[in-house]
Amino acid sequence: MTPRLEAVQGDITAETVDAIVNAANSSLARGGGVCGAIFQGAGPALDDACRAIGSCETGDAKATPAFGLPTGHVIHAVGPMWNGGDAGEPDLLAAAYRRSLEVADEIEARSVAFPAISTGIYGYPLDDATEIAVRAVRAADTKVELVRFVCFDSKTLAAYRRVLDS
Ligand code: AR6
Repeated sequence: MTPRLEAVQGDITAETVDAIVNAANSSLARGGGVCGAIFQGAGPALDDACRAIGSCETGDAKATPAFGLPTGHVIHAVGPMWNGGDAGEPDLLAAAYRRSLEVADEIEARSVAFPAISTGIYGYPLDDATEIAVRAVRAADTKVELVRFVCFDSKTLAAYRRVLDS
């Protein structure tokens, strides 16, 4: 099944969907950006849960509880750092979305919120990243019914609206 897709502007840490996705690093360490906000909201138990998992390869995803956040789970997905585009970045970014939905199925999450993975600190060009995100989610065969792209700023929301409407 293909999920229903929507884009909203907001802070993903306020989402009450079954699972939110973190734009994580491969050490699953507390970082900046959306990752920092998620660790802040979840509290120190998330540091412990991530330490227990250890690491996550680029293009892969791992789930933890959400602790102090209003969602049920955090799916930590590691997108690629932008390095000019010839280092496999498109495939790795698509894989991060695809793996997140596979993990969502494993934990039986039916509604999932994604941030714009890799488009902040990791520097992935926004329009390309948005097309990859939407294409990867549309191509997924998943039990997830709703995918909400939670955009932190209006520029990101506009990019998603353009791709979703096309
Ligand atoms: N809710 C939704 N989106 C947000 C929020 C929020 N609260 N805060 C920021 N964003 P980034 P990356 C947006 O840099 O590029 C971390 O240190 C942000 O505006 O968070 O994948 C990790 O630990 C942008 O649109 O993630 C890694 O080391 C999007 O989230 C590294 O940064 C992604 O930006 C990952 O970099």
